[in-house]
Amino acid sequence: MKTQVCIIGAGPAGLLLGHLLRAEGIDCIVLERRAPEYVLSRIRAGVLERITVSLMERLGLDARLKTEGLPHDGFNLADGQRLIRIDVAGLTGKHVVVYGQTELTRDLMDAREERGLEVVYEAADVELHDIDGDAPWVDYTHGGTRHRVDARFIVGCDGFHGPSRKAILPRGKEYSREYPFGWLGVLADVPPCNHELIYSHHDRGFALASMRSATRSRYYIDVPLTERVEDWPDERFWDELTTRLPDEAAARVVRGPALEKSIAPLRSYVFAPMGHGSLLLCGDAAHIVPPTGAKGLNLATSDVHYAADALTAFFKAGDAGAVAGYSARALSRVWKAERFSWSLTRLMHRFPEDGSFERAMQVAELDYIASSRAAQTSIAENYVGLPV
Ligand code: RFL
Ligand code: PHB
Repeated sequence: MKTQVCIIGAGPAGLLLGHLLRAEGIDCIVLERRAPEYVLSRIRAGVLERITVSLMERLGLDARLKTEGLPHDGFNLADGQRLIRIDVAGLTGKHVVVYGQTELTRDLMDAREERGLEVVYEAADVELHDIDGDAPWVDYTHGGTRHRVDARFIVGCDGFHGPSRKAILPRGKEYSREYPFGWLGVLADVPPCNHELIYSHHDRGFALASMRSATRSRYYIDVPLTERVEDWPDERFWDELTTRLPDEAAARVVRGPALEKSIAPLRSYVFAPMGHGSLLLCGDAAHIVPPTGAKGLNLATSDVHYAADALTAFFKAGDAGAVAGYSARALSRVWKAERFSWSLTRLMHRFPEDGSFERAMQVAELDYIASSRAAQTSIAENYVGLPV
């Protein structure tokens, strides 16, 4: 088949881009390796910035987000027993919305038919060809048959392990840092221990109290990369979590069976440039942030915003410069989110190589944040999302 844009990957980035292009009357097709139920079973992000909410609004797909999303005006950093509240709304005039990535993906998936967005699920062995020129093509296997898609552009929204990033690896540079721990996450149908998120630094390690709704909690603790999920039966998880949270919050933790439990390794990664020839990269295909700043999904949506703008300018106004400028525009925001996520990770976790001096530096920084409106404003404006 022939189309204008072939999108690889139907995670939030791929689906959102597909809908934005269809809204402009641009032809596209999305190829996804997994089945829809599998995509929805991945429990990931929970905090949406303004850019993500506004793209859903622009598409008119925000009905559920508006009624079920929880606006949050602030969050907390904890150091031992001390709770430092970052008054995001008071300091920036904006707020974030707690709404699961699964729900956002479901909203985008459910609107496929109505909006005429074609998604091929279970597309196996996707391969990219001729990305250097202006007639790239993709082939894939579906239902036992090999299919070919000819396009003017390919957009790789296929995450860190997909084929798109690999296709341009020799054409750019990787910037990477791996952390010596992962986040062990538990989702449970119990009311959250606090009405706002708590990122907690404790001598035993990091903990995060988050939520999906008034009756569903999401908690994380950091664990060495050598740990496996099987090492953490529910009771052990709840014991460790409540040790690491400030006593007042720990006392309000309601325990329950884990609906999902997984370990996600932490990594900072950028591939630059975020495009080459007729291939653009969006989201995790181009960059990874540690989850500490809640930036991954939101960066994916800001990339998509820039990519949709550039492709619309190309197809509607013949502006090739917009596509050429995509990488620089996107990267300028990506690097700032990388910096924020890295610095919050550094501040809130215990690194195996840290000694008493590094620990004292963390305490001093948290102490400074607690006493400085300027420091709190800086954290708040990064957390709520830098301008697009
Ligand atoms: P996704 O969601 O990984 O989607 C990529 C899609 O591409 C498909 N794919 C392929 N399709 C075709 N052919 C192939 N060969 C393919 N290979 C892969 C995959 O099946 C998949 O459907 O990437 P996308 O769309 O760029 O979205 C990025 C986000 O998913 C990610 O950045 C966030 O989840 C990160 N993240 C968080 N981000 C936030 O903004 N706020 C948060 O609170 C937050 N918390 C988190 C997180 C990520 C976590 N994990 C598990 C890494 C918490 C965790 C624990
Ligand atoms: C989540 O609720 O899954 C979540 C919230 C904030 C983060 C990371 C994950 O920084």
